[in-house]
Amino acid sequence: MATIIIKHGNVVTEEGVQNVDVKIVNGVITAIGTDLTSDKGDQVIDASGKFVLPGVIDVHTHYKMGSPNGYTADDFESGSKSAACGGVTTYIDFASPVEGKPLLESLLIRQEEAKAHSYLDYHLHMEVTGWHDFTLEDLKQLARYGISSLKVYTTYSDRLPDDKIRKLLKMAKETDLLVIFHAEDDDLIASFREEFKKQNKTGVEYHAESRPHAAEVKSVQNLLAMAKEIDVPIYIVHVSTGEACELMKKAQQEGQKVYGETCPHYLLLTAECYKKEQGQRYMMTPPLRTEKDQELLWKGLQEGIFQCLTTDHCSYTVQQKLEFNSCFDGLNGIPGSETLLPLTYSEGVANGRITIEQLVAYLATNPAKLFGLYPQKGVISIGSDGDITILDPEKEVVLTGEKLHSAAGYTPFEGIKVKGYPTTTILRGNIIYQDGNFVAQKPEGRFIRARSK
Ligand code: DUC
Ligand code: ZN
Repeated sequence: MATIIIKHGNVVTEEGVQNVDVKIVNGVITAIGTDLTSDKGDQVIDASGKFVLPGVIDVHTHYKMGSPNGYTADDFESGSKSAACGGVTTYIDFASPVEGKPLLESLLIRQEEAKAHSYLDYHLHMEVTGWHDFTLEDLKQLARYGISSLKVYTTYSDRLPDDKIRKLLKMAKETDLLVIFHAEDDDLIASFREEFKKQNKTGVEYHAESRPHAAEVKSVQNLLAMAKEIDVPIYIVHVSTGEACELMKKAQQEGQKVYGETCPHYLLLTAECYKKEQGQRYMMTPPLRTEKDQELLWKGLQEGIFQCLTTDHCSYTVQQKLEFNSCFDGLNGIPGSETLLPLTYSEGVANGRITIEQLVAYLATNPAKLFGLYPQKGVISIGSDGDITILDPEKEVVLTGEKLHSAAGYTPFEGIKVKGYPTTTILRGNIIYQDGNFVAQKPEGRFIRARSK
């Protein structure tokens, strides 16, 4: 029996911090308590002075994602390796519909792509696009298979028009699937783009202005209204504006079930980045916003308006990015999984903006609960998978693309000094990252099926 005991660490759950030992036997947590004894052959880790956290779950990644302008730099192997080096143990990526195939078959194709390549456990959101017909039976099949969520774009060629969003929300209610939305109003963006083109404002420096705050706000407003009418929960991905956060808060106060996430880049970077040389490095959608938005997003985390902190990891190399020099055409997306925990611990907890318990809720427990992975994932509890991240709160690191593990080779957070860094990542009782070294031998990540909520 393979046994690992983590001793004397400050173990964090949503409820609080306790100085206890944690024992993992054959990949599962079997004991939590003081002075757990070890037998000969057990692996013992001294976590004195460190935080012992449930493994981080990044519920928004795009590994090995194709687009007309090229493939992401990270595939499942390099993406999950990089994430592991930042304390992530589980991620949720996306499956796209395949023409002529039912949704579940499309999902299985994507699952096959990840299989045998992922170093971490994973789950998939099923995308529902405007060009692919879906039926109630499709959704029932997905739910039976153990899928918990459907992803909808309100912009791009894959977008779902409002009549189909309504249809989907009704079916999602019936099948208990959570619909998650990329919320940017496509018509508004199209009219801004037209105007900007007329004025010859096409450079990277116009990226944020050409996809304005109002596009997110209008879309969130519309989605909240539709969800209210149908009386179904919804989840908004990568919320970038303070106004959208305030709309979510108001809806929650009125009793609506609305959930959502924001990301480190919206909390820590602003649209000024697009004016820098190589502003392409910072291009993602929705774009970076203002300091005022950052303040309101942090407030949203303090008040529990958001449930998750995620990355939207969608990595391209600088070389790939620099092939485009326009705000209308290019490769949107940045690397982020590896820096999720260090940035949110350092800027959130160490800087006194949120508590360590809140951080654990946003990075592990809430993601697991919302997407049906709890209590197998997301918590340090007897019977849960032995997924643990040990974080040294004193360790200072200056983030640099050169030392991170993403195939992007750069980070938009270059030069930021963080205090607090993961030292050990354990997946189902196996150490896969330790003290700066990735030590997993083989990609042994498993697809995790959601339990019905
Ligand atoms: N925006 C997304 O919504 N997904 C991938 C990358 C991006 O910039
Ligand atoms: Zn995304």
